[in-house]
Amino acid sequence: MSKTHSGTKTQEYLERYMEGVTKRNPGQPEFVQAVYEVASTIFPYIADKPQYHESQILERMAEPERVISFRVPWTDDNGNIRTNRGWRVQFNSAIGPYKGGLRFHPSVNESILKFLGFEQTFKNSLTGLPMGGGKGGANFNPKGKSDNEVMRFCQSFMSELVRHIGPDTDVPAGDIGVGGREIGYMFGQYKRMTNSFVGVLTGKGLEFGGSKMRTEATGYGAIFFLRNMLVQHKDTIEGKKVLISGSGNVATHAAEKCLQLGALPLTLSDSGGFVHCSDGFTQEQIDWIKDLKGVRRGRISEAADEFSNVTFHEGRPWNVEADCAVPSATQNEVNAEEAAAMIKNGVKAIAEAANMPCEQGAVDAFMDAKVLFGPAKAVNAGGVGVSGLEMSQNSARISWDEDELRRLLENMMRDIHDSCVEFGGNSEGPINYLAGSNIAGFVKVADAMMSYGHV
Ligand code: NDP
Ligand code: 2IT
Repeated sequence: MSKTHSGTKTQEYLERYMEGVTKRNPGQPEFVQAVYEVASTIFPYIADKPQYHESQILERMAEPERVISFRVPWTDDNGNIRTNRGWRVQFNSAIGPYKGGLRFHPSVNESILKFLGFEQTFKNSLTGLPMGGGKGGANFNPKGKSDNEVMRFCQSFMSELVRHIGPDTDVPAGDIGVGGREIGYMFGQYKRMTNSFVGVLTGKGLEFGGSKMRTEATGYGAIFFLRNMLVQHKDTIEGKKVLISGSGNVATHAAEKCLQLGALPLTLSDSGGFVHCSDGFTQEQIDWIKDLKGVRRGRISEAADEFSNVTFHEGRPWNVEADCAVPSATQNEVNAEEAAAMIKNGVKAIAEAANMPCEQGAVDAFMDAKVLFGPAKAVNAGGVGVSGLEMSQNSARISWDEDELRRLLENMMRDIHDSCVEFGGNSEGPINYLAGSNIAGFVKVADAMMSYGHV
């Protein structure tokens, strides 16, 4: 290989690399999609940096250090024995202990967890904190299960996970289907089994080592990032109409921060459809929805029965007219057609609060139309960022107050934004946040791996 190469050669190397990744990961479309999104921006960046090619850095980065899968048996309330599959993907520990959430959802499989672990590696690097990348979960469906069933499942899941994690090894947290209730059950089981009280999970209750602002961090951080993108491009978040999908932890806190910054959250959704409030949801309505989804575990359609200015619709919210969109439910929830509809309706900025919510076709459409596009690894990094701060507080056996954590979160989101600008700046047109976040996340992990030799 020559020391530097042209655009055509770069494209050839990218294609050859992706052929290899696709061949080595059969039946894992989400993982291949996530690797492509990173590789398509890293290959041009390293075209004149032969050291990365010579050390096969991208090949090594696309291979998880370890994938653990295990049986999770549990007993339901009728006495039936049930069996699920659990995983922990320990993707990359170059810059710190593996760190990343656990997802409980019937769709969970190895492809989804590998995509999430791969993304997490770059995201965690962007936070500036010493955290490697990991992800785990189970194909368990918490819907319709009693608290006791969820507790028995969590205890069984932790009975195996315990041997693979630790405060300096791997520190899981929540994700879809894993919130405060599940983290409490799992932390309690870890503590019983190891007879140690350590910061092995984040997102814990405030009574037992949790950090203030962790619950709010992902959604709040996403809207800080959206505001920063708009301000960078001489616009403002005030008065903006914002489409939000999902109605879980991330979506409801994103809606709340929109409201606090003077924007109008118009929609929220779940897997059954979306609710629309053309006046923008109020804090009272958001609180009611938090309780509906997080405590009573109901369906989002019930919000339309409760509030006269809220309507329920099947499908996804992307055809509603608005200025900004913050997809906050799950992967691949915005396709190219929906992106085209948003562009036609005048949407100016997208902030991916969920992980990989936009299909590649949608990303391409937004980039071509010069819509401001905030990629997930940057936009939703506030969650794991405050998890990192929870780890620091646990190690030092202290707890910081809410104002301090709010300030740290806001500063972290500003620094991440500025790193994206540094690496994705462009003399013409808007900042390329996609390239900026991938490159900024890549450099630190790659350079750490190079220091270790061929690992
Ligand atoms: P929650 O479990 O709290 O909420 C998930 C929401 O998304 C629910 O409204 C759920 O609807 C909806 N949803 C989930 N899967 C699907 C699906 N296949 N189709 C349609 N709707 C779906 O999860 P979070 O809010 O924590 O996570 C949301 C997203 O944010 C995920 O992509 C996650 O990876 C990402 N994220 C989360 C972080 C965190 O700190 N929690 C940090 C960074 C990213 P229903 O109730 O019908 O299932
Ligand atoms: O996707 C994510 O960043 C998370 N689910 C949060 C991970 C964490 O360790 O807080």
